[in-house]
Amino acid sequence: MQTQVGIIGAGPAGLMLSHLLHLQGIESIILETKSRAEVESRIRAGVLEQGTVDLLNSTGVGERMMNEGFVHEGIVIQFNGKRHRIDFKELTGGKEITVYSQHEVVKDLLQARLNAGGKVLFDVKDVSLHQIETNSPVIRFLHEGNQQELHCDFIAGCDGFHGPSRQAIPKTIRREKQVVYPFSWLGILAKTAPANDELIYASHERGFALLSTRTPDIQRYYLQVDPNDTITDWSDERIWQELHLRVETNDGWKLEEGPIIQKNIVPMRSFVCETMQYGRLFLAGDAAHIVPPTGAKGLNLAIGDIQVLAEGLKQFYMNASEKLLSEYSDICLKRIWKAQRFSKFMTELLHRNKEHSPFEYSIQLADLDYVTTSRAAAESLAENYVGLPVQLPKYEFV
Ligand code: RFL
Ligand code: PHB
Repeated sequence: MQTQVGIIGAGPAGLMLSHLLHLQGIESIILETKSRAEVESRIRAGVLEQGTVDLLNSTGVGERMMNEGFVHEGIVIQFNGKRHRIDFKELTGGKEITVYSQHEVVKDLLQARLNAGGKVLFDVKDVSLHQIETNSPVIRFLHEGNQQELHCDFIAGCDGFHGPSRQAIPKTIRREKQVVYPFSWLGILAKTAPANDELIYASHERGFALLSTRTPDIQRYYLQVDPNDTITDWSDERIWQELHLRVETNDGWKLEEGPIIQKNIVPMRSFVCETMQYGRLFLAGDAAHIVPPTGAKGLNLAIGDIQVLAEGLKQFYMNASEKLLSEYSDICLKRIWKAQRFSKFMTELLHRNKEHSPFEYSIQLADLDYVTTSRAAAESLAENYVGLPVQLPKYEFV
């Protein structure tokens, strides 16, 4: 089997890359370890930055998002039982975010690839990367019981945090930096009406809670839990009890309950792999970096990487230039570190850290007061939340 770009992983990063390459006339094949049904039903992110929305629209895959997604002009930050609105539109000169499920983005991208005759192999096993230091790398894998080889010009490692691509970069070259937080998120999907028309980030002395949404009938709520907790520790009754305590306000606002149709626990981590490229292998998205979800940045960062990589590959094939590809990691990491900074800031602002002293907790409350009363602080939060631009250098070709 042969293609120009071999892509490992059919998450948002891999699918978006394949889609953008196709629009430039560049061939790719995607190898995915899960089934199509699993990929299309994996419940994850919900917040799309304006830049992500614009890219989906300008490349013809935004129609359902525009019909079914919710545009939010701000968020609410709650502490001491009081709500404070951060008005993105006003603070950023008109920018907004869109709430639309990641698995719906994945469905839209996958449909676009399949409609265009794109090749996506699901249920592949034992994926391994070879000859990445050469101009003809190879991916070996097992598909439908047969050992296969995919020969390509480049490999895009879009296989998430646990995939094999990052490990293919020699340990002596890779520098991995991380923070593991002393808490996790318990996420639920509940059949009930939206709690509010904007997301509520609630900081409470019992722990953080987030009220987000999916559809007019299904809501996505999160609770900060102990990192050692398992899902069996959290009965539906306990989840509702804790949500009531953390999100209800002093002025009598009450949260409506509904049947819980899905629940899971995710650990919280900040992680960056430097470098994101080695020979003909390029890492993108969660394969190279993880952010705690408090800043809603993971999916948007993945899409940002892909914009740089797709442009670099276009310049390689159209202009015979390797310049942008050679700078891929440096360009992406500038934006990634700013998103890391913001995600860590939001996480520390909103979560209750039991390891903190009373002094540190008082500083945290002062920070909450500051971002909700100072225009300068609110502007900074808003600018980062709606997303910093993807900056591509301009090259002249002769
Ligand atoms: P993905 O989505 O993990 O996709 C990787 C794909 O690679 C496949 N794979 C392999 N394929 C072949 N061979 C192998 N050996 C393979 N190993 C793995 C996997 O099956 C999968 O299909 O990575 P990608 O594409 O980089 O996308 C990243 C995003 O998924 C992630 O950053 C976001 O979901 C993070 N995130 C959020 N991001 C936002 O921008 N806004 C949010 O509101 C937001 N909320 C969240 C989140 C992540 C969460 N969890 C579950 C960690 C909320 C949560 C709870
Ligand atoms: C979500 O809707 O899943 C969501 C929203 C905002 C976040 C994280 C997750 O910060």
